[in-house]
Amino acid sequence: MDGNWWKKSVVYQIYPRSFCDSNGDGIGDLRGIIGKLDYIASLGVDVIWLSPIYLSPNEDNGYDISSYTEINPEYGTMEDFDALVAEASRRGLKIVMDLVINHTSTEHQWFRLSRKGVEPYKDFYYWSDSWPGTPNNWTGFFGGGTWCYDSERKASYLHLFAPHQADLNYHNPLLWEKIEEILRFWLDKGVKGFRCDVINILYKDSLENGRKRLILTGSEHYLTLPGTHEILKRLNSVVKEYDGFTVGETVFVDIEDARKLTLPERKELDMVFSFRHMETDQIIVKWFKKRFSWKKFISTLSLWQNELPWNSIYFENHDQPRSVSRFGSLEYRQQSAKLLALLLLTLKGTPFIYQGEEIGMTNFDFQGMDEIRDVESKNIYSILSSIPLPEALRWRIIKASSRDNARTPMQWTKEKGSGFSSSSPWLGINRNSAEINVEAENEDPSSVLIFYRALLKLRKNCRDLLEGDFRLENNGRRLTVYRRGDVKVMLNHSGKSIRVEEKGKVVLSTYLEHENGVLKPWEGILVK
Ligand code: ISL
Ligand code: CA
Repeated sequence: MDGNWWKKSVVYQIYPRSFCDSNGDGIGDLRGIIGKLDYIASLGVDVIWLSPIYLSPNEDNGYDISSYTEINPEYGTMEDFDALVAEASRRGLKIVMDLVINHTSTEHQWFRLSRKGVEPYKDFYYWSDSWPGTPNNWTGFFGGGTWCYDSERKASYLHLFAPHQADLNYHNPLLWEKIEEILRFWLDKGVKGFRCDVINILYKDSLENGRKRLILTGSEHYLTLPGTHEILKRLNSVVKEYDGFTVGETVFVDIEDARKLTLPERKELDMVFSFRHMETDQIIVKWFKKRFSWKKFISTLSLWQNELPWNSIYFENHDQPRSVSRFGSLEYRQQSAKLLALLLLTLKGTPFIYQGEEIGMTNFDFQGMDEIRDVESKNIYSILSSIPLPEALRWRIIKASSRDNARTPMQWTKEKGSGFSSSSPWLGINRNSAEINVEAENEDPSSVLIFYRALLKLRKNCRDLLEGDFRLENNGRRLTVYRRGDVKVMLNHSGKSIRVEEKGKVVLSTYLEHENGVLKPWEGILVK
């Protein structure tokens, strides 16, 4: 047992629905993933995190689970899953699952029995009799209210996300026993840990009204409470029996919360996904126009680098618009995607790469709501439709923020269908797939993909990058400089050349050729 193996690992996130379709129904699947394992191994990553593949009515693409121990037939069978674990392991790759235990689908057997009042499931969810009228004033993550009336039970249930995602009630001790069985089911199959969905909101201390807020009224009754810390200690003890790791998706946590959640001696989570650096562009990019400041981005990252002994690092996932469209420059797409790669893979912590990030995939140029599938975007659009706003603004908000930006199918080849599927895909393929795809990037020495491979290889054998302390030396409008141990990273995140003094040997540049004393537009270098 090497309890800390995940500190030397790099994780690759797969959104199965959009990765590779093996049977031509337009939906990615497990056999599709198996067919791409050589590709994933060729990147030099160590772990695959699979977004949910469990049985689900797919209102929120699998984040609404109706059975935790069955595979969604759209994705394949349990035999396919076992084959995936075995084939991955043959290539030195570990599998980590998505654990969505804040809520289940209302189609889950627990909920079906709960709404009938059948024990022991009766109190597996939060039910309230105060209907008509809402039990409290809480507002949800996808906007709007958080209570839904159920005509069978004649009561309403709490849902912090969509109405078909009912929140589980962790005041019921039996619930944890069931969850533990689920954990062991997958760990016994060889899974090496979990990415834990919205894990810091599990425990609700009361259902009283919340203080009125712009977003998430009621959140003081469930954000990172002692009850959640207790549950996480139990989660930890099970996963550690199997030498696995956990990374918690933790919404609205500050550094103090994150420390409590991840300090090794507290035995809760190994890492959290913080949103702070991802929020540095939010209000402005999402709602009005793009004015993103690298200074704020870097100072936020740097704060977290210094305050936590270890954490995850990520710039993309299935909920976030593409990083090159947000933090990079589409004019210098290739260069800025490589610069982001350099930052991602040279910060202290365990890096997470999201499918397509390694080829510099961009946001999609959605033309209208009929091209959007994301339940969150649909909810927000309907809320925005009830307030007097110019339609153009409404649409700009949706387009810039939609989670579907990250969910368009993986771009494998230049062909129609982008090598993702032989038939019409469940979500549109980005119109730039003829230029941006794995096949083309494999052939191009200056591509984002080739750079990822080179950097991942270099990182693996570099103690400074794996273990070295982080020290920020310059946080300028155009130039960032930091050290990891004896290695220095210099990033020019602007479209203009900058004169610099490297003061050492340049071991890697995002350009094929580095010119001494100059950082070209969006050039990043590693100096030793
Ligand atoms: O995605 C968001 C903003 O665009 C967040 O509000 C997101 O809903 C939040 O981070 C929780 O995300 C996770 O749980 C959701 C699921 O829809 C997301 O895909 C998942 O990553 C509910 O299970
Ligand atoms: Ca398929």
